[in-house]
Amino acid sequence: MYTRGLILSLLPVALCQYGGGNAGSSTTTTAAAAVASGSIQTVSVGEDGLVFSPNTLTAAVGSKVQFEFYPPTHSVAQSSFENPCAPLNSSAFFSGGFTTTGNGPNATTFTITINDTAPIWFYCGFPTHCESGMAGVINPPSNTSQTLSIYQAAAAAVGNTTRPKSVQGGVIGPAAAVSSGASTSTAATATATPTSGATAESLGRVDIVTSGFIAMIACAIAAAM
Ligand SMILES: *[C@@H]1O[C@H](CO)[C@@H](O)[C@H](O)[C@H]1NC(C)=O
Ligand SMILES: *[C@@H]1O[C@H](CO)[C@@H](O)[C@H](O)[C@H]1NC(C)=O
Ligand SMILES: *[C@@H]1O[C@H](CO)[C@@H](O)[C@H](O)[C@H]1NC(C)=O
Ligand SMILES: *[C@@H]1O[C@H](CO)[C@@H](O)[C@H](O)[C@H]1NC(C)=O
Ligand SMILES: *[C@@H]1O[C@H](CO)[C@@H](O)[C@H](O)[C@H]1NC(C)=O
Ligand SMILES: [Cu+2]
Repeated sequence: MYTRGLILSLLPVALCQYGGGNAGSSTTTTAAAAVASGSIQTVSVGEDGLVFSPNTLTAAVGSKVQFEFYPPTHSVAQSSFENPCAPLNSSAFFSGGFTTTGNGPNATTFTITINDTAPIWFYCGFPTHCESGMAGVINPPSNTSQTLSIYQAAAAAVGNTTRPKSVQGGVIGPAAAVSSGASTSTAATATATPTSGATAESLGRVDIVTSGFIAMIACAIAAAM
């Protein structure tokens, strides 16, 4: 059995100096343990400044990672290790931009499913955020030449965040209760029509259609569960 909730190790390390681009010194927050298939882990996007919390996760195949967005404007997108702050390829996941008012988190989340144990590098697609260190990794590689710190240093050197073109690769919908056990998944079982959230940060018409489609998928999943 798993104890309920995620325990984050909050390292008392100095926060990254975002303006200076000295990303090598940034804090790493690591999720406590691998989480079993069917469970959900939550990543806060921008709750603590220009960071994902946690920014390093271990996630089992079949589990989900739910991104919760805080004010003012953030997104999450998938890159490679080699090219930080740019889409992995044309099928890379991208939440679209979330503009959140109030205290957050936004009630609408973006949730990806972990299909394999290959490393997943992710970043915020909002201009300047990635090169300021706003990035993370799921199932980090054992290769010590491929750490998040090295990614962040390379991102600062690139100094350019590329926003993906298409919202895809995840489910946009109401926040699901975070489950730490292996048995139940509460993703997208909520009552109402999932909100098609990703309309801000200057999405074009195609993006809105895409996010509408994702919302339809969320409905279908909810209906099937
Ligand atoms: C994008 O990269 C992933 C991971 O390497 C790969 O599985 C996928 O097929 C690629 N998609 C395209 C369109 O190249
Ligand atoms: C949540 O994000 C969506 C998409 O950006 C936005 O339209 C909505 O206003 C946000 N909700 C709040 C409470 O800010
Ligand atoms: C480790 O990562 C470095 C930098 O990306 C790469 O050049 C090297 O080939 C990797 N080593 C292995 C064994 O994959
Ligand atoms: C930043 O990225 C965009 C999109 O990929 C590209 O067109 C531009 O040339 C890049 N700028 C720099 C300075 O690398
Ligand atoms: C997992 O597979 C599904 C179905 O092919 C795909 O939609 C999704 O983007 C994949 N997840 C990731 C993180 O690539
Ligand atoms: Cu951001």
